[in-house]
Order: sequence, then C-alpha cells, then structure tokens
Amino acid sequence: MQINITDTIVAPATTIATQAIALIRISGDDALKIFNRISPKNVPHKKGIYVRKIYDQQNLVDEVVVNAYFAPESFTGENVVEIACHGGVLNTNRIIKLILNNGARMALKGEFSQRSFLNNKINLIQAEGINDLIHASNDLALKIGVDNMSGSHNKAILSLKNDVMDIISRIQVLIDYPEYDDIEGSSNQELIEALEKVNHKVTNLLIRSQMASKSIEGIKTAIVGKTNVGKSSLLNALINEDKAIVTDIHGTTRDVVEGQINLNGVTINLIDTAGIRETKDVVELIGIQKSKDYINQAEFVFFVVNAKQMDDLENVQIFKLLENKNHILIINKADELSDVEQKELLIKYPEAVFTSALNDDIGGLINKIKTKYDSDQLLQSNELILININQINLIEQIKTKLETALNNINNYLPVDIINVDLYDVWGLLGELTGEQMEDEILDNIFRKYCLGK
Ligand SMILES: Nc1nc2c(ncn2[C@@H]2O[C@H](COP(=O)(O)OP(=O)(O)OP(=O)(O)O)[C@@H](O)[C@H]2O)c(=O)[nH]1
Ligand SMILES: [Mg+2]
Repeated sequence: MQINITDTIVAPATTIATQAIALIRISGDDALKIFNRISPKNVPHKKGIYVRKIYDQQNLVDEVVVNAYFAPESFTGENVVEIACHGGVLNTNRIIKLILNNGARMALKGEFSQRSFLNNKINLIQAEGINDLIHASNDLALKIGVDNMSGSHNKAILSLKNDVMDIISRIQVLIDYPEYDDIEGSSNQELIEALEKVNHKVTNLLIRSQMASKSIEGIKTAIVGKTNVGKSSLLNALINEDKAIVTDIHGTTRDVVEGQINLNGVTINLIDTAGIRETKDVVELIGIQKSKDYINQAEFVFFVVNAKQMDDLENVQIFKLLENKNHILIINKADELSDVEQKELLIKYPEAVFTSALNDDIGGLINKIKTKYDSDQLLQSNELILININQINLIEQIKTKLETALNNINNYLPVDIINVDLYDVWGLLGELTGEQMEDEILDNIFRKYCLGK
C-alpha cells in the first residue's frame, strides 16, 4: 500500500485503557491547525507546554496538557502536538475521533518512526533500536535497544563503509591505470590485508549479534527424566508459578507444559515433558515419544534424576540420547540426601547439580545455567550488536560477499570482478542503516512497530 507521507496523522501513544493519563500524538504540517480547531483558546506557534480545554462543538470534552513542537525540531521532524488527556477508554477514543474529524488521518503502525527516518532524524539502526527497547524481554535486549537508539554505534557502520570504499577506490585506480603495477596500497598483498581487516570486523559483528539474538529470543530447553523425579516441580520453581500439575502419581505430566525465565541477558524457554517409563497407557506412550523428540529438538536439556535410580534402564537410555547435547544433570530431591551421600554422588557425577524443587532450592542450577550461557560479555560490550533477523541476514550476506572477494583476489582473478562484490558489500552496509532500501521493504519494517510509535 502506498502511504501518503504528507498527511497529518494521529494515534494514541499509550494503550487505550482505564488509566490516569493517555497520550495522543499528532504529526504533520497541520498538527497545530487541527488542534486549534478543537481548542477555542489557541496554542500559539511556539514550542512549549500549554493547558487547554478541548470542545466538540459547544460541549466540553476534556482539559488537557499539550506539548507543541515545530518542524524540524521534533521526533518526526514535522510539527507535532502531543496531548496528555484523561485516560479512560471512551474519553481517549472520543478525542482521537474529534481529531480525525478535523482533518487528520489515523497513523499506521510505526509511521511516526518512519517519518523520523524519512526526515533524517534517525537512521534505521536507531529506529530498530527504539523498537527493540520497547519490546525488550531481558537486560541484554534493553541494553542493545538503548545503545542503538542513541546512535552511539553509527560510527561503526560508517567506518566499515569507509574501509570498503577505500579498497574499492584502490582497485578502481588499478582498473583505470592498468599500465602501472606499483601503485601504493594496491598490491595484491595490501588489498588482501585490507579486505581481511574488514572481514574480521564483520565476522565479529556477526558472532556478537547471533549470540545476542539467541540469548534474547530464548534457548529451547527441555526438562526430561523418569516419572516422578520432580520435573514439573522444577519448572514451577524456576518460573515461580504453579503452572504444571504436580502429584506424587507417576506419569502425571502427559503433554508438554511451557514456561520462560529471564536471567540477566539470557532467556530460557522451558518445556516440561512427560516422564519416561515403561507403560502400556496409549496416551502416556505418546507423551513419552514426544519427550524423546524434544530431546532431539532442544538446544539445551535439563536431565532430572533422583539419587537412588541413577542407573535405571530409562536413565541409561537418556544418558545415551544426551551424549552430544548441551545439558545439565540435575539430581533433584536433594533434601532427601545427607551431605555424605551428596559428596559421594559428586565424585561419581562431578558435573551434576543438586536441587530441591520442593524447597525452592534451585540456586545451584541457576548458577550453572549462567555459566553455560554467559551474556555478561555482551552486556558489557561497547560495540555494535544487531538483533533483528533482517539485520543479521544482511551481515551474513556482507560476510559471504567479502569472502568471495577475498577468494577471488587470492586466486588472482581480475580486479574488476572483485570490485563487483565490494560494491555489493557497500550497498548492503547502506541497507543496514536504511540509506539504500526500497520503500516497500521499509514499509514492512516499520509496520511491525507499535501503533503510535
Ligand atoms: N522431597 C522432595 N519431593 C519433591 C521434590 N520435587 C518434587 N517432589 C515431589 O515429587 C512428586 C513428583 O513431582 P512432579 O514434579 O510431579 O514430578 P514429575 O517428574 O513431573 O513427574 P511426571 O510428570 O509423572 O513425570 C511430587 O509429590 C512432588 O511434590 C523435591 O525436591 N524434594
Ligand atoms: Mg510432571
């Protein structure tokens, strides 16, 4: 759909709900004019905060606080009027309707950010940063959102672009003056070194970004083990909620139950599964098969056992399935074990952690998860990290192109061929900041934002 970016738009910036205050934003050339149509005492063309009464014909609607900004000094770069009104559902809707009737149109999702981008107030990395910040589900996502929103990493992309352009120009000299073979900085070796430097930076950006995106999106973690060992109790203790049914009857969990925990920068998506045992019960058998499938699909497995049944056939089977899997061996019901028993078990299973789901004693497990998925480095990183699929996809493409260029130059292919790939790299870097992106793709990116953002 082609959107008209010259329209004056309106949208609620807060959810429409029963609340003290709601915020309504108007942006566009006519923002002030439209507001003044519903406020007999006009707001002057001067940046500031004003208290005004809104009227629908002769009827008082609300008393509001208005923040007026004027182009280009606003978030969108346009005239903006922000109305803080009283926050009831009916009231907010009524004011929005009034504004619509007086010449504005309803904003599309993310249209304020899109205008800000189109008016060069922010680039695409900053716009995505704002969106990441709003949707952040853990500390890492929040940090990356704030960093990217602030534009503190714009330099990183700029410097990459400069590096690439520098190599392109050096090659261009070779193309333009083929008769010289000793142009400074343009020997094969020098070009390879320069390209490797860029490739190194891009590779690190990709590694950081993939790690961060995985930690934020969540690590698919299955809780498996024999029946009645306390898997569901452990899930409940971890998520701090009685979500899964717990009984002392073997085979209580028949279908999977899911939960999520956020530890600093890591999100763990938990799946509690049916306990594994010999059974003739058809429903339970399906559940058990599912549990085995979950072990295969999961990226991380919590294998729960009870001390006295470590060597049972089912456990031996599960140990086999877990051979090449990232997992934690959890000996639950530790409250039933003496210190001596625990020490003996640790000698035999040094990698095990003890928990008592019954007593919410799960500190050891939490620490173990944190050592397996250490996001501290990312949390403290001062470097650019990108976490959206589109962004990571672009970095992967950039890396592939750089590697093709490196390969070609190492194989002494004609330099003009190498420049073809480098121009692509240049273009892809531009897509990251949104400079070289088609309108339709941009529209799609902004439509995933919130209404009013
Ligand atoms: N003493 C003790 N009992 C526990 C502990 N954790 C769980 N239990 C008890 O063990 C029994 C089984 O717990 P569940 O969490 O349902 O076990 P499960 O592994 O999910 O069992 P299935 O769903 O049948 O596979 C319940 O009676 C729990 O209260 C623990 O740490 N200590
Ligand atoms: Mg269970």
